[in-house]
Amino acid sequence: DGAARMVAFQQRVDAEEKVEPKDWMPEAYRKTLIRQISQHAHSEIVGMLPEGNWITRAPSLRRKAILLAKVQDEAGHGLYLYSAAETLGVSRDELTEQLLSGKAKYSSIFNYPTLTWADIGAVGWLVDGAAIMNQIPLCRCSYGPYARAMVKVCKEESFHQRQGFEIMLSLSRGNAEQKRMAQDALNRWWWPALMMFGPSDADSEHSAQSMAWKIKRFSNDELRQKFVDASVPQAEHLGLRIPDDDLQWDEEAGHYRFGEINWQEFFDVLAGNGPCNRERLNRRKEAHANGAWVREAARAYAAKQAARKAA
Ligand code: FAQ
Repeated sequence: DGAARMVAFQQRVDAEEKVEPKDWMPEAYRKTLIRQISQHAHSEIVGMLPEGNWITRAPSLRRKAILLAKVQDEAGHGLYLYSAAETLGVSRDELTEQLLSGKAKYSSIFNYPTLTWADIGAVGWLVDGAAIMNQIPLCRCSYGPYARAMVKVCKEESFHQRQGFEIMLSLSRGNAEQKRMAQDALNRWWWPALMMFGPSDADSEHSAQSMAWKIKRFSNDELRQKFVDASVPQAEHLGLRIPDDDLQWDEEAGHYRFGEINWQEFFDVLAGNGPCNRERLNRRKEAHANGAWVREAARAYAAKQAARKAA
């Protein structure tokens, strides 16, 4: 009976039918989605920190207003995603606990520092650019609530990517110092952006099953390649150099070939030893502790309302 259900489930997925919260689903499918969606949500929330760092120091009122709006968008993405995860029967408290205890991951990219204003350009251009490349196919994910959340998220991310590129364009057309800042930011963000797509296909433990369930539509390496192919002409347009001596156009394949990723660095960051891992988690812990009074007040209010109703 269990086997027949599994077969029927796979047939529905193969027929491109969306799986909805109240439908039967294999436990492993539910677990995979909770893992991926919650880690995605945590990434949006932790991802506010490196950019939030520059809100008070944006170079003009216009830049500040744009950056504020962008960081607020990321908070909204986190909230949609936590809600999508909750439809799978996990509570928000549990998810927060998993982040704060270090049990749940968040994207490696947010463990790097934003050292200059140009980093805000590079993050928008490359980090949001990589995020869209990964998320557009998630709009067709087999799990309905995740797929639908991704549609709006992708629209906002593509605006974010353009605002980042526009900062890079202004800097690269500016004076020598501004151009140097833009190049320096590209040098520091390029390789970590490529790592966002995850381990190589050979080392990706979850890919095969997630592709079969149509949670993932492309492999980590396929998306990474699409990102490189899209980004090289953009760097050329900016007049900046991608920091990779092995980067070259392969006419026959119709793709850019690129150098070896430093996987040791990637795994170190995942293990909690990147440049800002401790700082990022400490900031989240601090924010959670500072919000304790709000949760207590909400609980006290709910108890009072319940007591009044009972009376
Ligand atoms: N960082 O077997 P796979 C954003 C983990 S965009 C950290 O390949 P899977 C927007 C992976 O979780 C960033 N961990 O795993 C924004 C697994 O560990 P686990 C967020 C990583 O799931 C922009 C293990 O390695 N986007 O926030 C990373 O099939 C600007 C084995 O890997 C998403 O989360 C990594 N880079 O594929 C916000 C997109 N890569 O869970 C603010 C949704 C892998 O067993 C500012 N997620 N790991 O402990 C996905 O598409 C997938 O989960 C992948 C990984 C592709 C990330």
